[in-house]
Amino acid sequence: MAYETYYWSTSLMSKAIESQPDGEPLRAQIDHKLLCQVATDRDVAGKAEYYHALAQVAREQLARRWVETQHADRANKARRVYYLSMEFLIGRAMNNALSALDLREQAATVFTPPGPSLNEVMECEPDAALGNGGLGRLAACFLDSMATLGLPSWGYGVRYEYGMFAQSIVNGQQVEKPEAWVQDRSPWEFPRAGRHHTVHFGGSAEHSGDWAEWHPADSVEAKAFDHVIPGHGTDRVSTLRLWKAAAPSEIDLGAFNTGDYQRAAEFKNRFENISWVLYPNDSTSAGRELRLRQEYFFVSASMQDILSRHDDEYGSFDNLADKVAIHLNDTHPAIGVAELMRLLVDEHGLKWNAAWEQCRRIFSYTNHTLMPEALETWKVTLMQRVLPRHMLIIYRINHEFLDEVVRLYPGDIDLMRRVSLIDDGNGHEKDKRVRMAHLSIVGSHRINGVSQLHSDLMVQTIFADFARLYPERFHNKTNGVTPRRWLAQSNLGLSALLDERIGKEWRLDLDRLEGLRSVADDAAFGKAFAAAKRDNKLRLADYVAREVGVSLNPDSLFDVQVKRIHEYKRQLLNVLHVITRYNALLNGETAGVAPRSIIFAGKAASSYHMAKQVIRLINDVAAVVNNDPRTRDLLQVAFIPNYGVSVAELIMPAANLSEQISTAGTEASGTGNMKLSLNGALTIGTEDGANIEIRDQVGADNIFIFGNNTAQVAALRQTGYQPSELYQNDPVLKEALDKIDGGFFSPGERSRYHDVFNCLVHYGDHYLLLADYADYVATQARVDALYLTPAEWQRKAILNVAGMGTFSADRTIRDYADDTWKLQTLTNRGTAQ
Ligand code: HBZ
Repeated sequence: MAYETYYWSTSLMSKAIESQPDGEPLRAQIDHKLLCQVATDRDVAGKAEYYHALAQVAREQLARRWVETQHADRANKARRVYYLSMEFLIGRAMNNALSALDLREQAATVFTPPGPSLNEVMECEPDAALGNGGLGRLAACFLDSMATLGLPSWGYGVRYEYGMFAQSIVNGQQVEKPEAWVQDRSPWEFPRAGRHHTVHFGGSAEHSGDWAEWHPADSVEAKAFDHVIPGHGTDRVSTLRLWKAAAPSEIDLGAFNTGDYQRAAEFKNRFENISWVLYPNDSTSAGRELRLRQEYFFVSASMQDILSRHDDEYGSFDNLADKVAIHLNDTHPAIGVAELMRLLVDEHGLKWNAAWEQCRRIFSYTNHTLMPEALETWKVTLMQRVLPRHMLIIYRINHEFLDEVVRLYPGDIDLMRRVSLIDDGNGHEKDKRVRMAHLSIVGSHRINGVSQLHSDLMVQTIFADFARLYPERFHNKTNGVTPRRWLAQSNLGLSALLDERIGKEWRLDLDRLEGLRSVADDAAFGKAFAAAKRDNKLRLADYVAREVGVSLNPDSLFDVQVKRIHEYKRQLLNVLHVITRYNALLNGETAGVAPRSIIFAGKAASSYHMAKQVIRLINDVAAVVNNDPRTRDLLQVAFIPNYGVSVAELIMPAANLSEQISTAGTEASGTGNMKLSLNGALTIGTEDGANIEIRDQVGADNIFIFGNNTAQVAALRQTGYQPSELYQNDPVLKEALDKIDGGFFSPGERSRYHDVFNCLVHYGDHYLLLADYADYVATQARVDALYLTPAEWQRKAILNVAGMGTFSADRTIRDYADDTWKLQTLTNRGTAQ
C-alpha cells in the first residue's frame, strides 16, 4: 500500500475511533455493555456479569488497536515475525488489558461497595492455561514484549478446548481434572469467520522430480480464533492466532439423516479431537499419533495463513524471506520446515532449490532442554502413514544435507550417521525415526539456547556435530520475563514504592531498576520495602489458610519452590532439608533458626510416577510437621494446589527465598528464578541455567550458591558416584532418609516411599541429590542467619531487584529482533522507533 493510501486509511480509522463511545466515562461504558451484551443492569448484575461487561469495554478498544496495527504493518510493507508454539500459557487477560489500555485505575474506582471490587470481578476469569510450564509461559511473555516493542508479530498455536489439567490434592495426592477454560465463551477471543484452512492427512504421495502429488485420505478444517495481545505504553498490539479443528463441511449427513447420530458424532469427533486437549507433559514427547496430528495441524494452518497474507500483499513468493521470519519454539512445530517446502514447491510451483534457499533464511529455532528424553523423534512408519508427502520431503532434505556433510568431511560415516535427520534404528526398518531437532537445525539459519550455560552446553553436547558444521548459526538468547505482569500488575505495593523512588519508566525500561542501588542502605526505604513484602505475605497466607487449611506466620521466612515437579528440579532435595530441619528442631537445636514457611507448588505429568510420589511425600511431611506442637512455631510446610499463572501472581510477590536447586547442567534457564528475584526474593540455587547470570547481576554476596557445578557433576558421574556411601557416612542425612523409608511420614502404609528411598540410595541417584545435600543444608543455615538480621536481608533483597533489569523479556526480544529476525520496531503512525 502506498503511503498516501496508508495515511488516508489511518485518518479514516481515527475518525471511526472518535465516533465510538470511548470518551464516555468508564462507568457508563460498562453500563452500556451490561445492557447490550450481557442483557442485565447494575441493580441485579453479579460479579461474572460485571466481568463480561468490563471485558467487552476492553475488547472494543483492543479491536481498534488491532485494526490500526494491521493497517500500519501493511502500509509499511513490514517484515513480520511468526512465533510458532504448541503452548501459550497466557493466564488471565483482564488485568493486563486494563493496564495496557490505561483503564486500571479508573476501573478500580468504578467497582466500589456495595458492589464487587475490581479484584473480585477479575477473579471471575479462568486462566487460559494453554501450556505446561516454562516454554509456554515464555511464549506468552514474548508476545507481550513483541507488542510493547512495536514488532510486527504474530503468535500461532492450538486452541485447545482443554488446556492444562486442574490439580487438586486429595489425601495428599495429585488428582487431575479437565479444565475447559473456554466453556462460557471467552470474551477475549475473536473468532475469524472467514479465516480457515484445510489440513490434509494420510493417503499417498507420488513423486516426479521437484514436485509431488499428494492424495490425502482425510482433511480437517482449521478455524482461526484471535487473541489481541496489547502492547504497553503504545497502541500497538500483537496477535495470537489459535486454530480450532472442525470436521469438514461434508459431515456424514447420510448417517445423521438416517438417525445414526452416534456415527455422525463419531465422524465429527474423529476430526475435532485434534484440538481437544493439551498434551499434559513438559518433558517427554508423547509418541502418540494424535500429538503428531496436532503439531502438523497447527503448523499447516499457520503456514497457509502466512503464505496467503504474503500473497495478498505481494502477489509473489520471490521476496518471502525478505518479509517473513518464522520462529520454532522448540521442535514441536519443526514439521513446518517440510510443510513450507511442500506449499512452495507443490502448491505454488517454486523450484526446489529456490524454495529451500528461502526456507533456510526464514526459519530460526530455540531449544529449551538438554534432556535426551525430550528430544522429539517420530517413527518413520508413523510419519509415512500420517504425512507421506512430508516424509519424501524430509528424505530429500536429508539427502542433500548429507551430500554437503560428505563434501566437508569425506569418509566420516559416523558423523553422517550422527547428524542424519533419520535415526536408522540400527538397520531395523520399524525402528527408524525422524529427528525433529536435526530437521529444525538444518532448516534454520539461527539456533539458540535460553541461557549462556545452556547455549554453551548445547554446542558442546547434544548439537556438537552441528556446531562444527554450522558454527555461525548457534547463539545464546537468555530468557526474560515481562515486568508488566510479573511486577507492575501482581505486586502493587512494591510497584508503588518503585514509582516513588525511581519513577514509573521501569515498566518499559527495566534497567531503571539500577536506580535502587543507591537506596539499598536507606533505612526508610528498607522499611517500606519490607512492609510491602509483608502485605504480600499476608495476602498469600490468607489464600493458603483458605485453600490449604494451613496458617502461615507472616513473619516467618517464606521459602518458595514453585515449578513443574520433575526429578531434575529436585523438589526432593528440598524435602530432605525440611526433614533435616524438623529433626534438628526435635533435638532442641533451635539456636540461630529462623521461623520458616516452606511453600511448594507445581503439577506432575499425569503419567510421571516419581513426580507424583514427590507431591505425596511433601503433603505427608506437611501433615506431620504442621501438626507437631513442638516445632510448629519454627517450621510450617504448605503445598499450594493448582499452580498456574494466577497462583504464581500471588506467590511471587510474597516470597523471601527462591529455591532454584536443579542439578547443575539440567535446567535450561528457568524463568521463575527471574520472577522471584524481581519481586525481592533472594535465591538459593545451584550454578545452573540463568542462576549464573542472576549471580553476575545481583552480586555473589547477594545470592546463595551451593553444590556441584556442571563440570563437577560430570566428573562425579564419570568417576563412579556412590550415593549409598554418602547415606552411610552422614548420620544427619541417614536419619532423614530412614524416616522416609521407614514410613515415619506414612504410618498407615510404611512401604509407601521405598521406591523414593531406593532411587536415591540404591539406584544411582541420577540427579545427585545426596552429593549436594550437605552443602545445601549448610547454606540453608546461612540463609537463617541472614534472615535474623533483617536490615541486612532487606539490603540484599533490594539489590536483587536492582540487578534484574537485564531479565526483562523486552531485552530478550530486542535481541531476537536485531540478531535473529532482523525486524524493525514500529509505531502505529508507521515510523520506526
Ligand atoms: O523452558 C523449559 C525449561 O525447562 C526451562 O529451563 C526454561 O526456562 C523454559 C523456557 O525456556 N522447558 C519446557 O518448558 N519444556 C521443554 O523444554 C520441552 C521440550 C521438548 C518437549 C517437551 C518439553 O518435547
